[in-house]
Amino acid sequence: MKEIKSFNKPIYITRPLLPPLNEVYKKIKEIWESKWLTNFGQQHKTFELELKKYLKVKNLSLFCNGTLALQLACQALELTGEVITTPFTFPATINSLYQNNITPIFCDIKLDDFNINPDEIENLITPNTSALMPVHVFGNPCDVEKIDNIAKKYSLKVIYDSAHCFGVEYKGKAIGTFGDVNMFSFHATKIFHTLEGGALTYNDEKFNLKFFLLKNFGIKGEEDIFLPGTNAKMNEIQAAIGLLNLNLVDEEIEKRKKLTKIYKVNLKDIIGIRFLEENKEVIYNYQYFPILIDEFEFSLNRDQVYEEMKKYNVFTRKYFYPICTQYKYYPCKDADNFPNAEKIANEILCLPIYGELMEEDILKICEILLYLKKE
Ligand code: T4K
Repeated sequence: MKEIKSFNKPIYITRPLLPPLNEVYKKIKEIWESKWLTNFGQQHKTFELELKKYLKVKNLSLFCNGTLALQLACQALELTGEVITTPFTFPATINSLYQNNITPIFCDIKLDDFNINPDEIENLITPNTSALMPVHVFGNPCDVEKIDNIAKKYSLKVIYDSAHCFGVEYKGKAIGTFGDVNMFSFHATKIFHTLEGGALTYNDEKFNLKFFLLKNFGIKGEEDIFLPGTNAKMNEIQAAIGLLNLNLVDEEIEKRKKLTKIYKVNLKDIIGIRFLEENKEVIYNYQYFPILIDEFEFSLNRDQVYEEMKKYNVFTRKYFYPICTQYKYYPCKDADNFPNAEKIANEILCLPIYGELMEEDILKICEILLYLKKE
C-alpha cells in the first residue's frame, strides 16, 4: 500500500461554526449602539424566544455556560445526599454535583450506546438518593422511558445532561422535554455554540423565576433579594452569536450527517473498528463520530492509534478517558466495578467531524486508519 502523506494543516476533532464576519460586525454595531451589553438585553430576549422554538421546548433559561447551568439545576431542584449518574462523561457532570455537596453514585453503562444502564439503577437507590443525572453521551438518547419510570416509582428527580444533544429528537419528541430539567451546552466545541454558553429546558414553568434568581445573584428589581444566587448570566455578544448560528446550524448538521455516512461506509469493513448503530427513532445531530478500537483485532491499541494519527496531523480525542471513578478527588468505593465504562473508555476514539471538512478529508482519515492496521 502506498505511503500516505500527512495533512498539510492540523485536523482537529472539531472547529466552531463561524457566522460571516460582516454579520457579526452588524450585530456588534447594534449592541454598541444600544450600549446594553449584558443583564437580559434585546439580544438575550430574542435569542431565548428563537431558541425555545428551535428546541421545541415549553420553557428555557439561558446561562453563561453549561456547567453553571447544571450546578444551578441541582440547586433549583433542591437536590441533597446522593445522585445516581454515569462514570462515562465529561468531568463537568460530576463536578456540578460536587459543587453542591452531593455525592455522585456511579452506575455502569451499556455497551451498545455508552449511556447509563437503567437496569442497574434500582440497586443503587438508597434513602439518601434524591435524583438521577443521566448523560445522553455523544447525543445518543438514554433509555428515557425506563429512567423516567424508575424516577416516578421512587419519587426521584431527573436532570438530563444533554450537553451533546442540540436538536436531537427521540420518538418524535424533542430531547429537552424529558425529565425535570435538561442542560444543553453551547461551548465553542459544540455543534451549536454561543462562544461559551448553555441553557436549561423544563416543562414546569415554576422554574422560570427560580432559574432567573439563581443566575442573577438572587435579586429581582433593585431592592428584592430572594436567595443566595450567583452570576451565571449570558451576555449580549454570546446571545447575538447564538442568533447568527441558529441560521447556520441546520446546514451544519446536514453536512456532518453526510460526513458520518462516508466514515461508516469506509470503516465498516475494517476489522477491529466498531461504531454505534443508529436508532431509527432518533433524529441525531452528528456532533461526534466515536469509534471503538479492539486492540487484538486491529493490531494497535487505541492509544497507539491516537499517537499515530498525530503524525498525520490528525488530532483525535479520547472522550471520555479516564472515567470519572478514576479521578483522585472522587472518593469512589468500588472504583474498579465499572467494566463496561472501563472497556469503552479504553477503546474509544472520537474522529474529526465538522462541516468544513471535505469528503476527501474523511476518505483520507479512513485510509490512514486502514494503513495503520496493515502496517
Ligand atoms: N456535560 C458534558 C457531557 C460535556 O461534554 C460538557 C462539555 C459539559 C457538561 C459542560 O459544558 P460547558 O460548561 O463546557 O458548556 C471540550 C469543551 O470545552 C467542553 O465544553 C466539552 N464538554 C468537552 C467534551 O470538550 P476540551 O478540553 O476537550 O476542549 P479543547 O479546548 O481541547 O478543544 C477541542 C478541540 O476543539 C481543539 O483541539 C480544537 C477545537 N477548538 C476548540 C476551541 C475551544 C477550536 O477549533 N476552537 C475553539 O475555540 O473540552
